[in-house]
Amino acid sequence: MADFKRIVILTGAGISAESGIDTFRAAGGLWEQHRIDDVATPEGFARNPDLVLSFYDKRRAALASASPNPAHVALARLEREFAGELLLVTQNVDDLHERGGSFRVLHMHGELQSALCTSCEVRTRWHDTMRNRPPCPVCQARSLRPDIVWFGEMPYEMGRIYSALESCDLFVSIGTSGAVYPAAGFVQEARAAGAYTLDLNLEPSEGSRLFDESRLGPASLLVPAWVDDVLSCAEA
Ligand code: BJW
Repeated sequence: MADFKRIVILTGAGISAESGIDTFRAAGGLWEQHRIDDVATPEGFARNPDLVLSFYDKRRAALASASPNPAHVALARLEREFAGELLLVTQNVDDLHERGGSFRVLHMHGELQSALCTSCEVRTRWHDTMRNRPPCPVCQARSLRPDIVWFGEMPYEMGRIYSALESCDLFVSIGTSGAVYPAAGFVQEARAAGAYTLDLNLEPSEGSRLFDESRLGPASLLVPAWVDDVLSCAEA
């Protein structure tokens, strides 16, 4: 592996699968258990807020019994030891990167442990349930919703992400199907900037053919091995 200076990493549900968090599109995954239109769109929330609040309350509660796996821990090690620039972007709404030791994580699709007030638009750390309509700690309105980016909504921090993609020399995608935009298009942005592109996935993803290199296997094995490669090249 060459000596890279500016790395952008995109993670998806696959990196948390071995921690017991359901992915979306696998057989038995979240989208087989629930209709996307019902639980992951603003229209679904307007139609049936109880259903949506319960869906996210359950997932927030389940997070408490999950633990980071060696892939999360390896990326935290990379953050500590890599001397160049690193941007870790996750589509995941869990906090396993942070619990694995990463400090700088950009959650482009929001976070389960955050509430967004639809009245004052303030985001607040949130560990409790929402179905009981608690008041917003800032404006007291009972207008909290999960701080999750649903279909049709703008993901967070797009300016920072595109700017890092424009200047990166390595783009690595880990455990994502490449089925959801704009994240699915990051590989093309990175390629246009001249970056080397690497896909780490359990199986070939929708976007695999767009990458310079694909490594297949579980994230808990692939990611620590790749981090070892990067750090040993940087030392050499
Ligand atoms: C393992 C493993 C192991 C398993 N080890 N690997 C252009 C073209 C077409 C459509 C659009 C377009 N632009 C926008 C759209 C519309 C839409 C969209 O993409 N629709 C598609 C269905 C086509 N996008 C949007 O609406 C987005 N907003 C938007 O585009 O705003 C306008 C805009 C314009 C221009 C620039 C910027 C913005 C918003 C998307 C919001 C997505 N939200 C969700 C749900 C909310 C979160 C939640 O409830 O948790 O986010 S959808 C869901 O999919 C979730 C995920 O973050 C996201 C991606 O899923 P992910 O992570 O890839 O999971 P899976 O299950 O699909 O794949 C798991 C992978 O892991 C697999 O590949 C496995 O093989 C692998 N794996 N075990 C390694 N052990």
